[in-house]
Amino acid sequence: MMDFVVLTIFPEMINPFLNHGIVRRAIEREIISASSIDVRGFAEGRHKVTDDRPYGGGCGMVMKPEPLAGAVRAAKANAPSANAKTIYLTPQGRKFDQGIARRLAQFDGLIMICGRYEGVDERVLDGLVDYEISIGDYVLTGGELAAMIVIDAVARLIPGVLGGDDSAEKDSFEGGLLEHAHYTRPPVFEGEKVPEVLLSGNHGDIEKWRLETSLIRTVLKRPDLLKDRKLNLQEKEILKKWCIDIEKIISA
Ligand code: 4FN
Repeated sequence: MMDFVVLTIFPEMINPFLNHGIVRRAIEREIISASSIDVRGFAEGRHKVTDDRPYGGGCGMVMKPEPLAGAVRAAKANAPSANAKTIYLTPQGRKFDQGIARRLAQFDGLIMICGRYEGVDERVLDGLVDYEISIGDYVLTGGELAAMIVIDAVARLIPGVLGGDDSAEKDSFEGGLLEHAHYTRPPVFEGEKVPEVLLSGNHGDIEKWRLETSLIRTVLKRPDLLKDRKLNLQEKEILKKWCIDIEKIISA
């Protein structure tokens, strides 16, 4: 069973996320477990201080090493499995993507460390962290949102977390393409009709149309996604047909 543990000085950011929607349902069904650990609980003294001024001077504060190390060790001691990995969410980490999400979903436990202030004392990270992961290149105020993004993406890949109807394998993106266009009732919205093929009841035509919109969208909006993905014969045929249609327009 997958066990997510988030180490943070702001557990009140994480707990509502764990108590809603698909993550909550998966916890209730005992498919995953998830919890936060308040790093402040491992701080010394009456004031439970978790940060201090940086050696060498400069602005901002640094997370003290002892409370974090205490929290990581407590999380590891509690971990039901030896196959748990410790992840530090940091802009210096490997860029998180669906491939990493799939790999992380194979472990039995993920212990996630969230930084605050200017970052964490370098010495904590050395012995205790297995992987460094970044959710992208922008400045954040803390690692908590990053941890929630990783939990969201990984949890839904664990068998049984999603209902049968919206299983992860069916996702267009699991096939490396963007999703096809979606429509629901009413049949006409502000003068715009639903594409006729979707009302035709012809499931072969519908599947073909969906693959076509999915492919064309990916070419137009995210051609980078096609860089590390091979096209199958049907997909090549669809794109060739588009080429021919465009050539017709050019020569007209
Ligand atoms: N961010 C950059 C360069 C220098 C600093 C930051 C930055 C939160 C503790 C880290 C940020 C982005 C993606 C965690 C950013 C992530 C964080 C993440 C994060 C407070 C120190 C900090 C990338 C723009 C060049 C603040 C960029 N994924 N420092 O954001 O924790 O996981």
